Amino acid sequence: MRLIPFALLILCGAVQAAPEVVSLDQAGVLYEQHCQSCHGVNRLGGAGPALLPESLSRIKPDEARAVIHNGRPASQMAAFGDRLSSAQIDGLVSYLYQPAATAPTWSDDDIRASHRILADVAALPSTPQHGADPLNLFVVVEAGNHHVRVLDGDRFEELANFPSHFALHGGPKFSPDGRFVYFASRDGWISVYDLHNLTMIAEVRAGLNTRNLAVSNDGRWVLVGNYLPGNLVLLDARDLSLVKHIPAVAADGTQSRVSAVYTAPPRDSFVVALKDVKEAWELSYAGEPDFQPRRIEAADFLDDFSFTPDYRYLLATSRKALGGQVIDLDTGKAVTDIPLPGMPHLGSGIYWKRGGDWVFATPNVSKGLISVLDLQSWKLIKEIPTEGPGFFMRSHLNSPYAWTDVFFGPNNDAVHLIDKQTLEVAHTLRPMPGKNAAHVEFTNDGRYALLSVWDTDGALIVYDAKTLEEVKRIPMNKPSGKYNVGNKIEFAEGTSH
Ligand code: DHE
Repeated sequence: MRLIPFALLILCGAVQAAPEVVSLDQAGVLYEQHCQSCHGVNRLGGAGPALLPESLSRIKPDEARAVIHNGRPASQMAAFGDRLSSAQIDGLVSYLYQPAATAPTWSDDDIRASHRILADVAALPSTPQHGADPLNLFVVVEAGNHHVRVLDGDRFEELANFPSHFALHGGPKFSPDGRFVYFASRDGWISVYDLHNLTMIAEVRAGLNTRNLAVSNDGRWVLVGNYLPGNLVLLDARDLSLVKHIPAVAADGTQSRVSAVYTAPPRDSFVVALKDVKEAWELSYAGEPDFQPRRIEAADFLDDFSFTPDYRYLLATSRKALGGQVIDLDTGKAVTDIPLPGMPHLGSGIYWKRGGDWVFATPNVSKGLISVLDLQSWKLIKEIPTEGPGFFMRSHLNSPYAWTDVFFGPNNDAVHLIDKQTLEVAHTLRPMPGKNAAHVEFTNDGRYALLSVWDTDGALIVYDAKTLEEVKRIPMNKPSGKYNVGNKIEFAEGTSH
């Protein structure tokens, strides 16, 4: 018998066991072979989402690894576990979290080239064609399968169900008459949909990584706030054609990302939070606007803000400072700090009258408590303990309760109803025990509250807002936000703006 030398055995073993290491260059080649056809040259996105570090910031590398290996159910993302080795998948994951070799750009020409008109609005009827109350429709984002459903808010029947761009985020915004709804996806796709005719009108990619959009109160303009590139993109609200882009550059020349943009109806202006410079901007859209920003010095970088009911003040939050500040839009001065200890999910705060005075309340994403502030003195009135940190809060003028979810932790199936006068938790509901309950929106008259069970086998549940009885359950795949047209266009108390 021929003996294999011991050293050779060791060597063979070492060769078999040694982890194959895939360099970033090799991973780049793998990307071109396996991923580019869907995710685009330079990872900018295509049929599949963009895969830039900015786009992946909310996904942990382990999750990205699992998606490449197993694919993503209910999407076109195939499983590559049988085609790529673990080392190759690891290499690809490292590659995706690296900045692109060529810094990504998105020019006016790119925006124009992405613009698609999908229906001729002038040829469509200008009155609702669905027979339901146009001011009591609900637009529901079904995040699990990237779809949007339109529901009749009187009968809770579905009027339409259509695919959206990948990962819509933030509240859709409406034209002042409620006919058109505007969506923004995290990858920068903006779409406009006609709720009278239940048809998509146009879409455009306004950026590579977008925060949110706002619609002017005269219905003429859409302003999009982007992280990548750091700018504002102004679109014609009729068909989303590009008007111009406005670089987010501070007075001292520092480039910034845009945190968020909202419309301030009584001021006829857009108000903008900047993430990397200590400025808030106001851009008037009254008359024939030039969209030159009025720069307001802020006491900190801004992640987001809410308005007071009269739109004079901003309650602005900054994740870096773990707190907030009040900015007076009339004087352009920061007035005071506000205590928000656990960082609100931005855009989540609501206000209501307690006794004769306005109060403002918001959940905190890193602490199980609701902060309630007095809007006259800016003082903290109460921190209401909850079963865990929450994301969203909602009420209605006709409801005695503010509904708030417990989004994180073992009790994320709970929803608290806070008595708006005593500021105590009056009821705790568990709509589907063990499944994450989140995000509520009321019908226009406040009689019913619609709640999401944020699960693959989830549901949209309709409650009688007074008796708290369940009225209807519509199965859905991770329904996230839902938006009542009437509440939105009235900028109603208790809903998001
Ligand atoms: Fe949101 C609204 C920011 C993570 C679902 N979110 C908003 C808004 C901002 C914001 C600024 C208000 C914009 C608007 O409505 O015009 N969100 C952020 C973040 O900074 C954060 C913490 C991290 C991030 O990477 O963006 C974040 N948000 C999330 C999520 O993980 C959620 C739960 C799932 C998702 O879709 O990504 C989520 N955000 C939402 C929803 C709204 C929202 C459903 C609209 C709420 C509304 O009722 O109007």
